[in-house]
Amino acid sequence: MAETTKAAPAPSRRTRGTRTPRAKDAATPDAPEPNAPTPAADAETLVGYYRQMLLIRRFEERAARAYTEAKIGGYCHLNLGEEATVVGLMAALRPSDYLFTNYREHGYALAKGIGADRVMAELYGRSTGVSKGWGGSMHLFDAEARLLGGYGIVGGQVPLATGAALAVSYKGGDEVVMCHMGDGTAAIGAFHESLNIAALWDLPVVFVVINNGLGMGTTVENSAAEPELYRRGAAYRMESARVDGTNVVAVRDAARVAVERARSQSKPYLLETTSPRLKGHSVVDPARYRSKEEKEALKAADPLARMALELEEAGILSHEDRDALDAKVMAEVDAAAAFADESPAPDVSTLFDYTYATPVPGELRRLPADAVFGS
Ligand SMILES: Cc1ncc(C[n+]2csc(CCOP(=O)(O)OP(=O)(O)O)c2C)c(N)n1
Ligand SMILES: [Mg+2]
Repeated sequence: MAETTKAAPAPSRRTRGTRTPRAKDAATPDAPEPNAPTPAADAETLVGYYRQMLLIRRFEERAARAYTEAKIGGYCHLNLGEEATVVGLMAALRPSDYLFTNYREHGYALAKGIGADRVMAELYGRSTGVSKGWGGSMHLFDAEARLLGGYGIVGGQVPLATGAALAVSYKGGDEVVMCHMGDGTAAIGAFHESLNIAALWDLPVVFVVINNGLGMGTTVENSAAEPELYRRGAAYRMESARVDGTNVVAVRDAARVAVERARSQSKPYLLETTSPRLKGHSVVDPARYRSKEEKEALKAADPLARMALELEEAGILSHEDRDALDAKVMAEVDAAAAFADESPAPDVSTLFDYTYATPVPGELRRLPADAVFGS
């Protein structure tokens, strides 16, 4: 039998001495003021961000339509209202950085560079989808793009992301792990356990709480004793900040600070973004718990409309340019939907190919339509 030599593990960033010693006075500093003035970015960059935001908006609207046409099954949660947050956060990452998100993740997959066709095909449950059609809307996964899911269990991604950051740290890499979650998720036990261990072990992970003010129909004020969620970092001496999630450049710059701290100092960070959820919790939720006035006020908070106006006023993107861009984006989304429609469903014989659990002796692994007893 060939002898196997186990390579010594690469020195972790801890042993390489790049970490600063744990300072006893490293309590959370004051967060920057929400709604700080928009930092500068050149015109081309801004138009690029706008295009990505528009793609997410049109993709999500198309997904909602496809859901009502019964082309998409299961649950379907949209990023409508979070476009600036999504694009700003992804602009702060390198392609080699890892991303964990929750079930509201179509936009993140698009902004991480995965084609709209493969994302839409996954929503349709087709074999050409990012998860080969077995994941669906809530379980987008693409190891090559370093999108490590898409999780339907509230907070399920948070300990996993912390573990991924431990792996990066152990191997001595310089990748950063970013982990998104909603405001409701900041109340669960695993959130606190993960932040504690990440701070204790100096893990290169950026936790991002996407605060849309609601966990399904429950407001943050009604469910959180400390509704300024970024302040929870203080309990773990973790640097933290809150940023206006409707401002793409402000989000990018706040995320860059967080990512840089994780990358060069191997310190975790807690970033909170605030943005509206423009529609219901999922496609099937009519959001009757919201008043008429509240629904009306949402229009003024729309990050896409806000950016369109800003770009027009700055002379960067005229109304006509915007319409032309919209037409191109719509064509891309139409093509993605057509690709999904024409793609085959996965073969049923592959149903168990990607299951994670170790086979149990004597367990019956039946496929749909197999006989319950006998062969
Ligand atoms: C462990 C667990 N409990 C409950 C649910 C049902 N559930 C799905 S989404 C959700 C609300 C989460 O709210 P938030 O974290 O704010 O994220 P958002 O949907 O607003 O993006 C709940 C309770 C679940 N999926 N998993
Ligand atoms: Mg929420």
